[in-house]
Amino acid sequence: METDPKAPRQPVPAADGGGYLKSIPGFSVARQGGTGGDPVMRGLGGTRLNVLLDNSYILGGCPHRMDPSATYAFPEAYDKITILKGPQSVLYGGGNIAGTVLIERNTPRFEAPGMRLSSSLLFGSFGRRDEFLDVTAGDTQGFVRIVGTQSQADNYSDGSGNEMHSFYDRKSFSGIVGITPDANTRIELSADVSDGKAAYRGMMDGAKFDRSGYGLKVEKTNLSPVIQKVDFNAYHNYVDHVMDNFSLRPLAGMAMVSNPDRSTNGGRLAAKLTLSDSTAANVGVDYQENKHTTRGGTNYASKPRTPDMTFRTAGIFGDVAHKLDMQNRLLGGLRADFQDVAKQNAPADTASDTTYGAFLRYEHDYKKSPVTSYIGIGHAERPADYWERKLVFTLKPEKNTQLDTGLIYHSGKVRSSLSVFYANIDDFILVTGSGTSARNINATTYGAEADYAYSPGRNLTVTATLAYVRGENATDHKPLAQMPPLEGTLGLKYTNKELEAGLLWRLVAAQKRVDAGNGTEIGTDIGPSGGFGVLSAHVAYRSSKRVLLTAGIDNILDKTYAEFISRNVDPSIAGLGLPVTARINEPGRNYWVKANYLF
Ligand SMILES: [Cu+2]
Repeated sequence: METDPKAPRQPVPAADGGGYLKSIPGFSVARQGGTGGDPVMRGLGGTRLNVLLDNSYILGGCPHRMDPSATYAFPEAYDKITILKGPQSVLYGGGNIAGTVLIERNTPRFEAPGMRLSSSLLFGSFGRRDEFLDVTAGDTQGFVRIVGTQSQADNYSDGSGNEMHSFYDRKSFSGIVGITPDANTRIELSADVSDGKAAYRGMMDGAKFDRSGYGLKVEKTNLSPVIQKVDFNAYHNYVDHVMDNFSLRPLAGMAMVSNPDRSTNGGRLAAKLTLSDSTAANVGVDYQENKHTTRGGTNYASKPRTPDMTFRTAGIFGDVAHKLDMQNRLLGGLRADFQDVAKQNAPADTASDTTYGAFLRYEHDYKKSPVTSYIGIGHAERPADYWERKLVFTLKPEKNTQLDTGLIYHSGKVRSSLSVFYANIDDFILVTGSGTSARNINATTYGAEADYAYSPGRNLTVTATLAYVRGENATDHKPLAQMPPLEGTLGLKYTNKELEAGLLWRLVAAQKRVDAGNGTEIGTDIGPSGGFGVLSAHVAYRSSKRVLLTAGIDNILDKTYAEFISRNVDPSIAGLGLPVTARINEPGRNYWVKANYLF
């Protein structure tokens, strides 16, 4: 599934990748403030969901996951977001228990000297203000692209007027130089820097999120009739994070400050092959290493960094797509990953895991109706990550064998899709003791997502979506923790050449299947949650090809509600004169306006 992060959508356009993914059926986001939400797909997030930013991994620096990978993406600054559900790909790293999210930048080659510009300005309730500028200039030989973003907000209030400790401020700047001497060659060098600070609901706030990254991409196409494409990329990402209890809130009690950092370096070499008229393949190798260090105390800046944990992973992969005939396709792939982990903090320890991934999928286009169906079986294995090994160093890799099946129907008036899955996860890593320990259990999850859009006339579209997942802890005969409740949306959209108006009603059921104190590295179950319905509306006016004005109201009925999957609120928040709710309540009624200018 692909989406365009620059296209208008509701509710209020998100300032980070987690917030953006929330509006896609099957996704939930664990809120921790006004930004930095941790995305979860079908109840599984963290490193179970591989999130790649422009072909690179950026692993957060915070041991409490204040900075999930998706935090580092301002959605509009990218051109395409692709979601690969389930372990149905081997191309983008192993461990994709839940799936893979590719957040990509694509800069088309210039056919003649020219310039492209995309910009936007957003103002909203609670002091929200975003600025975005993306300029590319170039000619047939190459291009230079710069992207700048800024987003800030004050504390928001829930539907009852309770203020949440949630203000933030973030900026990013990216520069890309592309060399395109001919239509078959592309070399890209990129640099990304960003910084931010965010008030969070915990004992500490994110006082600093400094990121710097460099990337190199080399792509050569049509090398021979067999070698359709060879691409190589290498990257370095570095995150320097400070959290404390005094720079974004009044100090109460003892000062706490911690300054972890993480560097993630990696590369990938892959070739796309045309083996025959009906058979295509991808083969490649990839490598990633990440080093986490810590230091703390109010005088942290003058202290040396203490290495904490280091991970090195080498992978090899290959897949084949074979057209059986005009209607039938068979796809399959394999990968293996070799990981070494060194724990440097006392007691020092090491671990080595070899893990595998595989999938086999059959796709069928119906002859007499506009329907495509697929059925696939996938397998992914994921060794314990930094956050889990910090609790218990020696854990077995979890192994998911999943059945994915579905239908895509697309006719003149109706567009709809259905995906259904069943996952059997052996040695699932369950975080226990309210986030203080972890152990392997056996788990199963199953569920479905459906969406339906019907256009009775030229201007009107009615939409409906539904997402459901149910998880079972088979070892303890209990519900699997952190599974989101049933949710759906009903929408109505009117569009003509210049105008678009939409109404969206999101309905979420209560979640009574809980396992309090257990969960994942993102969070543990707090208790049951109630159901809610949230109504939002937007209008968009395209005054010319270049100008788009959008405005919206979210949570029109000013409901006070919280998502089932949420970080819990630390009691120390009471010291700020703010209410200690069990979960972090979502924003109350809020308004926003946005202007886009394209050139
Ligand atoms: Cu932190």
